[in-house]
Amino acid sequence: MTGILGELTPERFLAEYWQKKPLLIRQAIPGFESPLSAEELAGLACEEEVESRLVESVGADGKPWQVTHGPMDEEIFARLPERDWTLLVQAVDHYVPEVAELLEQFSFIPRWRLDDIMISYAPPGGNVGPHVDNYDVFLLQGAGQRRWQLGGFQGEDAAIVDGISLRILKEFSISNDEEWVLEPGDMLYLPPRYAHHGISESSDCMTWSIGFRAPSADEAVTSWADYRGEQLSDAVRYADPDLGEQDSALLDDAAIERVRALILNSLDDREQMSEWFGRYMTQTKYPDQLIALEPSLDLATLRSALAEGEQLVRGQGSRFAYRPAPDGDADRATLFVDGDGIPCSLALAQQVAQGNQPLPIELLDDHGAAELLLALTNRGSLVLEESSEA
Ligand SMILES: [Mn+2]
Repeated sequence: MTGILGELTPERFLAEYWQKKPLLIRQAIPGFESPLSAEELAGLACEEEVESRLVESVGADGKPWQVTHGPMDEEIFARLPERDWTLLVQAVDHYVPEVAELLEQFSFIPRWRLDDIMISYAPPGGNVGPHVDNYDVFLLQGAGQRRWQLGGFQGEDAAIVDGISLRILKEFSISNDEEWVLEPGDMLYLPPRYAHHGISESSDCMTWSIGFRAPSADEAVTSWADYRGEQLSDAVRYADPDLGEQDSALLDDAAIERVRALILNSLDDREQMSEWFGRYMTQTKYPDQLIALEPSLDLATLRSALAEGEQLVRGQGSRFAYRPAPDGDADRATLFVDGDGIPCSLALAQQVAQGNQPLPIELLDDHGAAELLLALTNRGSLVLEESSEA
């Protein structure tokens, strides 16, 4: 059986394509049928908590490239023309379990690198203009046909059309004959900053964008400095016991060296950096949607719910990762959940963080594990639900 990469092994995909060059995979999912209809997608876009956008090539006011942010309503959909618009809905995997199931196919890339599955719907001509993204993306054709044109890697300085709220490339030309019409089940992988332009060619065009996250240097430095800063003593300061006599207004090289050493020595802590990075990369996309149980459960209630056939699953917007403790503590780990880090046994961290199966009820036999699962359930990262087999 071949996986979502067709004939390609994950190993070869990672070595030759990931972050390097585009790849078209015909029938990545043979005979794919979207579990979600265009009407259901439109319904999601009307929900208060769902992030969505509508992009019209020509807006109701006659101006080019009009963007409307959700939540949408029936009036908006009713006024739309028969072509040349696109509805984009973010994080559909958070709301539709059948969509989230697709993510299992991408387990050759760390889950904490994943951002979400955005799904777009467009009638003929619908597109969002030629553009680049800063992230890797797999574009799976969910229904209908979309024509994709690729325009090669773009530098940071690629010119953008002025005066509109979309980032559209001023110049775009198709590179290396990279132009294809994708049918349902076909998939296109694009590395970051590879120019692309996708135009709907049917009245039922739905495209699934499996997008990844990677912090910018700006975001990483800011967040890490913030985290590390809270651990640093006020007493560790700029110091100059080597001060020599000098011009009283001069900021000399020695001063710059001293402050540079202060900053770099304070920041370069590998162990704390891993504690920060796990927290950072498991932050949820929509923190407001992580809702603590009110009132909270106690352990006895959790136990009896599980005994009665309910199961404990990972929350749909929740993010998990783990990291074994550094040398010398072989059976310990940090479990990262939704922006937090919890020390626990390595075996428990792996069981909670890995995969998508319900958590085994036997975990509750261990007191420490039971307390941890209870805490995660009460904060909303784990969810009790009716067993699907019941
Ligand atoms: Mn894109």
